[in-house]
Amino acid sequence: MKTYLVTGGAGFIGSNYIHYLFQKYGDDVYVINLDKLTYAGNLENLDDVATKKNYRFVRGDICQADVVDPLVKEADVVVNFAAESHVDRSIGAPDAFIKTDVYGAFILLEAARRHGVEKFIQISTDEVYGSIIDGSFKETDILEPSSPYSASKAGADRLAYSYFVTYQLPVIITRCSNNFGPYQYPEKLIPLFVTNALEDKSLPIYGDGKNVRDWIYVLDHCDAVDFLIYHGKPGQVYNIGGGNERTNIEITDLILTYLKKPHTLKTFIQDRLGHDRRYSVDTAKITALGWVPEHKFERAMNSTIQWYVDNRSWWGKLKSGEYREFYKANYNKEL
Ligand code: NAD
Ligand code: TDX
Repeated sequence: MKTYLVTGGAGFIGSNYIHYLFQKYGDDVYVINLDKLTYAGNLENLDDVATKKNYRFVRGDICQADVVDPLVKEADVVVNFAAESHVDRSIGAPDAFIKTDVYGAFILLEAARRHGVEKFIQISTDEVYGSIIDGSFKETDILEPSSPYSASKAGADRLAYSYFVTYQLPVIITRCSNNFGPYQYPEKLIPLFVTNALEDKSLPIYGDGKNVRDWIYVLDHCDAVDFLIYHGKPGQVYNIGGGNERTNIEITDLILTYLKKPHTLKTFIQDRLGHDRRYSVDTAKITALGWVPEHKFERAMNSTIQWYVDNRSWWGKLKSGEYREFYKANYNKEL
């Protein structure tokens, strides 16, 4: 039985990953979830696993060595999801991005170097490459991140690599494209637009709306990460993608059509600063190992939109600001 230290496990992808692990391994896994519970961390995402004997939640900051050290010591595998993750926030206030995404990764890597681990997975992102108009980025292409968020992620990505080269730490770096699915904080494109549409609010499209993202269902990302723990080669970078490139306008139309809401809700607003035009990754390297995404885009999108329809109480609190009070009452903790 392996012990996984999952950082950022109360966030969108991390909580889906913890669900994925219990679904796949049942009682034959031990999961420690280390999460600071920033605005993006939500223990409600994990209500169904909270009392499991083979699960433990630790509220803490990956930047704090004394918190991180004993947990890494206990772990066979570290999967570092913890990060400040929203590009728009990084434009307004980059500080926390540099701290968590770069320094936090450093603290985790140092602990892993001290104690040794079987695998250290650094969750990076396709955004580290920057924008591409034609073709797709390979793992060997240069990194040209455009936002403080992606630059921080690129810093951690290369720092992790340096721990493989210098200290032979068995690091694997993943660069995944845009995820969608349940439990995504409603500031990101898809949950923001679905929930705005449900509230008959306008959908704010940046610029001309023709920016392209490659969308992957979150459980396919989780599956790829776990696949790489067992089949990936230490010191290597792996792109992960869904192969579903869509413009933001296409995504918006799909949401409005599914929800039977008027397309007049689309509102074009001022562009994001430094807005990357297109992301696209070449996934031949992970495909050659035998991994492919399972979920079909249209079906997974429809079920995701329906999840937000069915779980209004989950996102309603986050959008209303009553969340802090709710959280304190239910979890007896301040956010
Ligand atoms: P998220 O913002 O939903 O979750 C981040 C989690 O990290 C939250 O639970 C938060 O409380 C926690 N956290 C933040 N700072 C912390 C700290 N200092 N110590 C401990 N925990 C802390 O993010 P997400 O969308 O789930 O992304 C997870 C990871 O995947 C990030 O590293 C992100 O860069 C990467 N990624 C995301 C996507 C995407 O489309 N969302 C795509 C590729 C890569
Ligand atoms: O209100 C909006 N209007 C809009 O037009 C928002 C929030 C977004 N957008 C556009 C910007 C992007 O072109 O939609 C696209 C997607 O935006 P986000 O959901 O903010 O995602 P993105 O900036 O592409 O970054 C995401 O994918 C890579 C994640 O947030 C990152 O954590 C991940 O690394």
